[in-house]
Amino acid sequence: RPDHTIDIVMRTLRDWPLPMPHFDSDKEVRGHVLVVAGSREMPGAALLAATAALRSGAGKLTLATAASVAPHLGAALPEARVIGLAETAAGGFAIDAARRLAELADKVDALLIGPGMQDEAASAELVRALLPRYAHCKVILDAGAMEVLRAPADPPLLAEPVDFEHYRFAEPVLLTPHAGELAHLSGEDKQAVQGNPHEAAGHAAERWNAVVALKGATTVIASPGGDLWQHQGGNIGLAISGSGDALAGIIAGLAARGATLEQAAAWGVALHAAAGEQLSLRYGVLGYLAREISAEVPALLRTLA
Ligand code: NPW
Ligand code: AMP
Ligand code: MG
Repeated sequence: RPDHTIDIVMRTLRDWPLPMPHFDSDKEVRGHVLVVAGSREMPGAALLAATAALRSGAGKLTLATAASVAPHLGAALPEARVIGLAETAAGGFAIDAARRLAELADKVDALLIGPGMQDEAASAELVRALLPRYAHCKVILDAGAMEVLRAPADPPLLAEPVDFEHYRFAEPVLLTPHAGELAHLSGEDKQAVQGNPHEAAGHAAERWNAVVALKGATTVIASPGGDLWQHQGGNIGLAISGSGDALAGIIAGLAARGATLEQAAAWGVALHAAAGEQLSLRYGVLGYLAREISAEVPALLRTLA
């Protein structure tokens, strides 16, 4: 059973507060988020995640995305610096991207990789190359970036052989799978994950040395040290394309502001659900859009902080 519930966290927010910036501080203090996301077929995921990072209060945003869509995303999100990365034939990021992104590492507080990324093998290789460079940062792996936990395509693209059976992150990162994704990564079936989400998330967290936010109508967050939180809230309207991309961005913004990965995950899940509740009052439970989720966050943060 979980040790904590996010309801408790929400009630005792002052015991677990986000660092609040001074009124006379500048944008550097609220942190710089690097979002590595999107592809020719899924540019929208990058836009949703990057917008959400700003809506949860991060000070600076850099978006690294597929070169073919970068100028469009720059126009859609004028607040971001947008870097276009060379693409593989399958629409992923070419490994050259690792060198380009490693150059930014010293300037970044939180790194989100994965929403809308194509080409599983290229994604795995890019993440593996970047992790050592971003060891000092809060790292959130969502969607395609979690492929780093699976064996590479045949023939292997990696210079170094990797023991996937016993793979562990050197520094804990945050993983944000839904049940299907966790099943795909761990080799279990989806029913087994859904049937016992506390055990599935807890086992994954320990096995991989990661904070794991296993998403669903109930979301379970497990830390590598064995803590568990669960959150039940929001509504079925959150089960829509792009919803998880917005959540990942909210979490990345909170992490850049100084929250730990556990705290950012718990706050992010609670804020995402509360945003769904607000939107359901305005539009109805079904039919609000993922792009509307993150705009609810600033007002929710004001009521909580
Ligand atoms: P497969 O292919 O089913 O075998 P979903 P999603 C696996 C982006 N989006 N049992 C599944 O395996 C997201 O950011 C972009 C076992 C797949 O490998 C992601 O990059 C949008 N495995 C991408 O789309 C808006 C199962 O889990 C993986 C399973 C996919 O995101 C929408 C991913 O799962 C979207 O957010 C099962 N029962 N179910 C945009 N606007 O650009 C799933 N898997 O469910 O295919 O992918 O969450 O929709
Ligand atoms: P993704 O599948 O990555 O797009 O993420 C979907 C998001 O919506 C996650 O944050 C889930 O927790 C949330 N979600 C999905 N279904 C429900 C539901 N029935 N009630 C509340 N939240 C949900
Ligand atoms: Mg997703």
